[in-house]
Amino acid sequence: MTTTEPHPSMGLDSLGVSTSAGSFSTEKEPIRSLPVIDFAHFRTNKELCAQEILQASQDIGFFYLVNHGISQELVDEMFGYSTRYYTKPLSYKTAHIIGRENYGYTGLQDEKLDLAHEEMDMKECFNVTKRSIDDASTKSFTLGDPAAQEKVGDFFKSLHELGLDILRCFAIALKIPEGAGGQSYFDHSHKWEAPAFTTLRFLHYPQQKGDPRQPLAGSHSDYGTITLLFQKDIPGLEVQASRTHPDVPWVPAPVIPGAILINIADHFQIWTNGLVKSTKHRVMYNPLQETSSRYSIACFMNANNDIRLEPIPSPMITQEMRDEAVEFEEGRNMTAGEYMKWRFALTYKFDELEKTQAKM
Ligand SMILES: O=C(O)CCC(=O)C(=O)O
Repeated sequence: MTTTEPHPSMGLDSLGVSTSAGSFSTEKEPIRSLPVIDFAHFRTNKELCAQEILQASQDIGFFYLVNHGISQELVDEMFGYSTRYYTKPLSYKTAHIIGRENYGYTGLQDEKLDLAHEEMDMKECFNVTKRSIDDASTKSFTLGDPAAQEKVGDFFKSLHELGLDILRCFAIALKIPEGAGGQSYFDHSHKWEAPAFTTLRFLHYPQQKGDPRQPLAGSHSDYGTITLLFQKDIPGLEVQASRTHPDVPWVPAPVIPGAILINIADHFQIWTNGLVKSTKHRVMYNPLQETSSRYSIACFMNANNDIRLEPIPSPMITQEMRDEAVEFEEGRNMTAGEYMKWRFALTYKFDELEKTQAKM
């Protein structure tokens, strides 16, 4: 991985974020901001870094990572490809529409992340999976530019590497015994070469007139292990602050230039019997969108399809904690791959998408 300049921590308070994960106390006080963790500590003090990451994941399930080693130049290039792709007409984009394998294009109102609501999401997305990096769909995303297609693949792989380092922190903090793999415990279940629904997603919320109370992406938790999110220019993401403080229901997740926003997803909550939180989040309409589009890039890191969603061997995970994990209990007897297919089937109108594909 290439390195970035150290992140200037000045001014973070004004963005509504906190610079210490340790300042949160689980569910005693309402949580009002998201922690920022300096990943430079991963190289100098792994134990501290691991503790900060676990604490944030127990408290709210979200944290910003700075000094993470992903070059800003590369991130900017990715946003450039995304901007270029979304200027193309709908007929170009629907030539590689999403299918059950989860790669390709999804249009406005094709996906509904909040199953409890009528409204479909007002966003369009392009998904790249490990198996689609070199194929015709990703070629269409990069407008046939082979160097750009290769860069998308390199970016995806470097996020996977970073994700593995974050998972090594979890293995340290969760005290996974050496006999079970120690700090490399999650390496086995998240192999780059293994079939998995790990996905790099380029999101676009088009310029539109709207209402600040209107979600453009409905409230949802992510389905896999962890998500790494890059935001650009226009805020809008909100995180469910607390499950027991309804008076402070949503915390803004502002755009912090150079930072990656990390969140825990369902598999991880299930593996830990609810010790770490797969927290709901949503994207709200921002008045800046009257004149500009909003772009973001998410990397959903998921376990190999054959990994079972059962508690991991950590002395910190007790049977009693299962009571808190009821939200995603349906997944308990599934493999990671089965769980992903089940969640996709609920969120996409696959039958209609397949009809569109058949007409192409
Ligand atoms: O666009 C964003 O900022 C967040 C997207 C998101 O939550 C998702 O795709 O799961």
